[in-house]
Amino acid sequence: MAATKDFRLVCLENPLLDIQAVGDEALLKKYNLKANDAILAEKEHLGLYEDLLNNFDAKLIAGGAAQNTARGAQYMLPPNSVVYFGGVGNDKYAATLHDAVKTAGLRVEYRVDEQQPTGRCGVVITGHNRSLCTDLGAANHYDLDHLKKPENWALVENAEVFYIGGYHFTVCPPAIMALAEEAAAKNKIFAVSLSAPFIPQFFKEVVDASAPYWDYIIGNEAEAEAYAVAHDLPSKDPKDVVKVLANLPKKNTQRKRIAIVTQGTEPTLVAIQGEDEVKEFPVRAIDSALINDCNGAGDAFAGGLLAGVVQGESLEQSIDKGQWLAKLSIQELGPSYPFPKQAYSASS
Ligand code: 26A
Repeated sequence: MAATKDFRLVCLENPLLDIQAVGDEALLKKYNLKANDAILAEKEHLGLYEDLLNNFDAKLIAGGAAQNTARGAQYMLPPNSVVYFGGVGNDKYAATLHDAVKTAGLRVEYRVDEQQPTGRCGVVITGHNRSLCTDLGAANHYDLDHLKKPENWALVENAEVFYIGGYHFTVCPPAIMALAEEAAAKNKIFAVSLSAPFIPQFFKEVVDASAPYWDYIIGNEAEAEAYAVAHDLPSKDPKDVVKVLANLPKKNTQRKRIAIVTQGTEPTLVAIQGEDEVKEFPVRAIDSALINDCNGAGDAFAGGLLAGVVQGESLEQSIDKGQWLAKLSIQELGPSYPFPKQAYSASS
């Protein structure tokens, strides 16, 4: 058997520490948060973090959407498969992130900012909803210079699949586009998540600039709807939007684009460029008593999917891996995976 190459998957986004607690309506109201949303913190939100820690028994958990995905993909792949780029501070939150990625076997190449603190995300859990409120801190200072450092760019040149967490569109589009160009020039795979409704809504220009490079575009039903609204599409039905996404103009014509829209407990929708049919993949059933929280479910789905993509598996199996990992993650506290590791099986 040919030796497997190391670090075939490169991920980029914002490393954050999640400050997660079970909250209530009053807490959401106090900070003007929706039950199920993801936003950037404004001045009015800055009290949330201390409030969660002091009054709601919050836990500190490694987060950052694409970092969760990268940990998830590494969870399912052979050792030394995934490397992740993003920006952190030089502080104890960064040390917590280092511990978490070490457990997961994920290699990180952080840009360390001596002035800015590591980013944090307040996570308010109410039932199966999660409200995410992010103060990006050092993650907002990620830059192209870091990615282009010879030792980092060598990792990029070595990799075969790139995954961009859509939240990075708020931070460093030039780094995203550098990976996009590398992928298109060398027929590598460029995968992007829309990440949150506010990304296609308020960062439309930079999202659209990257669209011709998407080999995989992943979103949930709310993000698909936000995309439809931002682009004035005639239909906001996720089945129509997923087809539009698949059929946007594409730079690298050697690969057909695959667009994926998850819908919580409803079937995952998949459209392939140039094909009429929208495929539906039912999610794996779970007893709702087993669900801990749904923070990171979508990230886990992307992680399992990418594990399949990196290993060259069929679309069906890659989707199933995503659904398997999402089911595992929602049984844990926050965007986490069970240890000792569980092995994927197509039927459990
Ligand atoms: C720029 N923003 C808002 C963000 C995020 C984010 N990750 C990167 N950038 N806002 C929330 N998250 C992460 O999403 C995960 C759940 O999908 C949280 O850290 C959480 O772990």
